[in-house]
Amino acid sequence: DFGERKGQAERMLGLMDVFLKNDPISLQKDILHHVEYTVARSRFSFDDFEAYQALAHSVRDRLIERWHDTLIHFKKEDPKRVYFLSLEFLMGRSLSNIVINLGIRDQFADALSQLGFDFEVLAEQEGDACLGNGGLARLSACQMDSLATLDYPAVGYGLRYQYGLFRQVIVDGFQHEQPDYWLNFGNPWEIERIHITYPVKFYGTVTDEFLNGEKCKVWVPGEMVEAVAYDNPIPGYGTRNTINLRLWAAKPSDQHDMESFNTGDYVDAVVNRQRAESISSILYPDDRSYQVALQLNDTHPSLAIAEVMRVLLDEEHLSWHRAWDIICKIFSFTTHTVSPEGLEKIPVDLLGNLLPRHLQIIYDINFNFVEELKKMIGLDYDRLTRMSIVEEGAVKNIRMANLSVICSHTVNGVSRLHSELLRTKLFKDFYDLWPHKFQYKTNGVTQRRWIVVSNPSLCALISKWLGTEAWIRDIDLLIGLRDYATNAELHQEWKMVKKVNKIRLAEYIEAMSGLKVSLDAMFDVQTKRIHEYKRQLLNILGIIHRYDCIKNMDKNDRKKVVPRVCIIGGKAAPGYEIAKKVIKLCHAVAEKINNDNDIGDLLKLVFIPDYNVSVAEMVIPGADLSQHLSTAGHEASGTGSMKFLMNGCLLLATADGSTIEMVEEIGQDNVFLFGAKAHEVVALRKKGPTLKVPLQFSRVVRMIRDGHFGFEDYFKSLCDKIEGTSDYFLLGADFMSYLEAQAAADKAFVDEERWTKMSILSAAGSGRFSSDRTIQEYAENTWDIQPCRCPF
Ligand code: 73E
Repeated sequence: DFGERKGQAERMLGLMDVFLKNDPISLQKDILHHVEYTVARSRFSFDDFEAYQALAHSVRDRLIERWHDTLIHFKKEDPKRVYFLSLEFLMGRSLSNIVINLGIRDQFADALSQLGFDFEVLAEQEGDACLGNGGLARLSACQMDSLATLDYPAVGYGLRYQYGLFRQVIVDGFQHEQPDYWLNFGNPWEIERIHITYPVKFYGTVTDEFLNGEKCKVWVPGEMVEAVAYDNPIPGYGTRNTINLRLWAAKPSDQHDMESFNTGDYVDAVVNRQRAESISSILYPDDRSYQVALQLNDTHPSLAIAEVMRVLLDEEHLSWHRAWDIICKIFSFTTHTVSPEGLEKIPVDLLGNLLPRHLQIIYDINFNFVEELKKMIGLDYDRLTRMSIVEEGAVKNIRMANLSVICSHTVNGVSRLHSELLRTKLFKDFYDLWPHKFQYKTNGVTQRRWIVVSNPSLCALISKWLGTEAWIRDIDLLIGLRDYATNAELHQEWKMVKKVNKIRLAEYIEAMSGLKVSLDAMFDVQTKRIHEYKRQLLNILGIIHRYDCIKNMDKNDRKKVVPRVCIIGGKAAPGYEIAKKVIKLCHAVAEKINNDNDIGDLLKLVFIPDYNVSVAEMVIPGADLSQHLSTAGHEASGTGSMKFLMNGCLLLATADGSTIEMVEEIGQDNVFLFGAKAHEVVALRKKGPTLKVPLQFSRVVRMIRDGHFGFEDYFKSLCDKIEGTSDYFLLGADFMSYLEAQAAADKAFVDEERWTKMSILSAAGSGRFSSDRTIQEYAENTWDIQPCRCPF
């Protein structure tokens, strides 16, 4: 039986812990050592934050050992590596994730409790690393976890921003942005590599010079900064493998270096000598070529193409032909965008000024491409113009997406629907030319972070019922829960787990806003960046409609109302006025409803401020229902929904992005689907003024316009945006269908047995949405890399 086997395994591990110095006494010694010598506090007097710092350093020591072992192993085996380039990584907190992946969480928790500290309390001392905006950035973080866990030889590359994404503060219901000083309290998880620096050059001119009788381009830059490396080891789960996320910080390069760079004087010579010496200080008996794959996480890092080309041409002096051949073999590109307006462009003037050599190279790539294209398709000028990297017009632009598609061997979308839109719309011209380049990898999220770390009770329950913890590495096993979908005992325990998480969330809501919410109510959550296409406004209009209905009900009908706690959270981009108005509207509506004694527990609305990874870890496990309302065809994938699904939350969603694939996995009966399909959206928009909107919709919009929630002048532009022909995101068209889906959710919720079964089936069917699957597909079909497992 699982309990007995687990006990046996734990006793064995206890012996192992003593051997590895992971037993409580060794850990306590370590922590106290760091209190005294790293944090420099007396070991007889230190507070929670200092205890956290000492704890983090003790964990970090163990992490570094594994990381070194991995690096040595990779060096010895020399497998093909993937370099994952992304300008955003949303790591959140690290401590819990790291100790769980290292398999030493409980040991540390024991050691700390004997010292009088609670592990969870200390874990909350850590600030979030918010080096990204939303889905794309968190996806990169999940994928790093999977790359490490699946033993792939990978390195992540990104930027170490001094300030992360702004902190959202709400004042009188309005969003205010404050700087995120995430480094102010130190960051124990990074290792500064002061000796690993690269000059990054800007501006200046390109001249033709002769080298060994051959003409070559020389770029004389006007300015230079230094990039300093910061290494962030990322441990895998159930493996010794620990990979690196290398983030670069820009440091001003002092004038002296600059001159030596330009003139090649004495100091320059010494520095270069030293560098040369370090290369030759260790003998690496290896003459094989070092193979890599370079993955572009959207177009944001796509200047890397021109930079690699520049290094190959100007520094390695390869021929154009040879350099181009390499480029086409190493780069792969994933786009996360659905709309043509979302595709990144850089004005030619700007690029020419900032990076003159790179612009030249891009022009050369384009010239060759267009010549080839003419041979293939003839003089079809419309098509040639569309496919060119250079966009002609009043302002000339470089189309970074065209550059990325042309230079990559593979172009990936992030869900099946998204890739279809890429092939038929966004990149149709390119698809017609190179159908073989186009693939898709439906996104995924890591179950280590989104179940094991954030929902320990569910984690224990799943392991108990599956009789194994193996699902933490092998998510397909989750499907085994289906066998117990109607088991009364599991139902009891499943509901208990949800309750524990709802209590945690309710306590957070009360601490934050003073609002007491009923645990019997359905916790209905929509948390994601605020954007018109994500339609938080549809949710708010639905809430107003619900409020209005309850107000007009008699006592008897009110008894049938399913109580709801509606939770909305997310940041609006600082300059995105409409999105900021949505936040204010949410607060204005909440103010009215929550203070209406006539409504009581039947309806509450809460806005959770500063939604980030650690807030998500608490909100998601506590949700009964989660909403994903994007107008079909606008969300490339969506990854929040995957986290909710894994946590047994029911989805209320449109048929958009990866939701379509989720429905296939868990069955239509277990999701509340609504709204127009992607292929219907264009036709609906064309209907424009003739499109009928339901009376209910006009009524709720009128309530806002009439000042039911105050601020009617401020909300006017918001209302104008969704009425008549300007309702681009089709809130009016989808409204009835939305209300029907909500009614279906209410009906299911009162039938506890049915709801619990749906919840179990949601989690059981979430396996396909693990980033482990996504990464495996990338490794096999795009990067062509093999696992390289470090021996224990
Ligand atoms: O649908 C999401 C997707 O799940 C998409 O909007 C998002 O990427 C997620 C992961 O694939 C995304 N973010 C960005 N583009 N798409 C983006 C664009 C510019 C700056 C930062 C992020």
